[in-house]
Amino acid sequence: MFKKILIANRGEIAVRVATACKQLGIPCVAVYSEADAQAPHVALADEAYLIGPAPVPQSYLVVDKLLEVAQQAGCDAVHPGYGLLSENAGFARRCEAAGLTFIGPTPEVIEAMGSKTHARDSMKAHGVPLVPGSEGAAKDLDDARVIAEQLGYPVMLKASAGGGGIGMQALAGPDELEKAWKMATARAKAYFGNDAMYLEKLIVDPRHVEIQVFADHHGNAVYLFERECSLQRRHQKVVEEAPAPHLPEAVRQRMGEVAVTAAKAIGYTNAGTMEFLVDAQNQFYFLEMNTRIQVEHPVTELITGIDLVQEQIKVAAGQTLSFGQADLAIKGHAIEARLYAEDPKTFMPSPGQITGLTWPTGEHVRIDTWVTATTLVTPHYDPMLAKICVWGEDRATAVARLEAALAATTVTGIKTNLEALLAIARHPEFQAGSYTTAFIPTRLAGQPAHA
Ligand code: MV4
Repeated sequence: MFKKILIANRGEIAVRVATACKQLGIPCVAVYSEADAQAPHVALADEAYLIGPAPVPQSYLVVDKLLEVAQQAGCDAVHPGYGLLSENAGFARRCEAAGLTFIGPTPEVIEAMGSKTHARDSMKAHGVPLVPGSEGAAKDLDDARVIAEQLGYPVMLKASAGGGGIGMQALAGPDELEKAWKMATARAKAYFGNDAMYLEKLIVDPRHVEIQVFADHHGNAVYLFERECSLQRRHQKVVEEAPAPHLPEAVRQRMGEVAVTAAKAIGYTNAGTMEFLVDAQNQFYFLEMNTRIQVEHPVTELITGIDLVQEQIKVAAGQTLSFGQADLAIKGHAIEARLYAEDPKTFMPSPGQITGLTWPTGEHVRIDTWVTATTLVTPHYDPMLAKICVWGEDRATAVARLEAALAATTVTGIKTNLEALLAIARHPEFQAGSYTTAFIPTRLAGQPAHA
């Protein structure tokens, strides 16, 4: 097992990783920016090092600084959390070159899945159903025109280096292609330094369902069922749950088996997530693979009883997966609501000084957070304040507990999306579990149309 782990992150996920380290009896090291001196992850870690000023390019993204701290503190492993450097193959390589185990998949796999066209080709080769689309990238605008005609409108134009919806555009017909192509390639170039684009048939009002996979370094791989993530605004997830409401058992099993087969075939190791779109007929289509622990991992932990972060550490240290597929079962239902510091009118981040805070209590409530009653929320970081998670014996119980938990939450001093979360919890379509990705844009009162 590792001697000491560097946590290359901040916020609630740094707290989450530090907690897992403590539970495993492994000392952990925090890094922090000038803005995070009072942050809980700093207090929780066994040691903490200041790495720079508040902006992430000068602190949490400075690889040399992170490796210097790891060396100085005597770490032998690095947990990258999510976001920041977690899907950066170059960082994973630098860690390995410095003699540090990167807690995640190999740099080769991170890189391979980072290219969405490569991931599509690879998944297709291993029998995973894809959204019908281009083979590889479109060469140029004329090539895109031909591909779109072949697929038949409406189509989606996506950035090969993208993911998470950045640079993605839906096209109703050929008239929209040229302008969208110019916009999308410019955005992709600016965001990713790579303007390769591909096309897919548009799946109308899909559900967004993802499969959690886990693989060790000894050829074992399992799936830990799915998470339903259709409640999003501008590709920012708002509420997630597990299992997915109304997903037939046979479809769940097929999605899981397909995901495990592909994970094994690509040499996947550690925790990963395969994102799928699911249409009204329960046909599922691979979208992309995320090579990190995800924000919404708690709902999977709550229905399986598995600690995914502890398992990440154990598997990275070379241990055999502590469970096989036959040991895994769905117990009850879990829902996560993300509390954001945001203006309820504009949905823009709304940082500021928190002056008061009350969390719900109860044995079936889990709060993953990094804020306290005195935290100054700065504009430098993600505006997510907390994940309010609940578990119930069945979905109706979980929904009722979510509503109660949200109603018992108070945050003063800054604006939040708490009322919007309550509106979701109380909405008949949410309560029926019959929603799709169209829910927030079209059904939730006061929510402007998608950007
Ligand atoms: C799609 C799609 C429909 N058709 N692709 C969004 C994030 C990224 N991972 C892929 N996403 C989507 N890709 C095709 N071919 C629908 C989504 C999508 C979505 C789109 C608009 C508004 C909200 C959405 C939520 C989830 C998925």
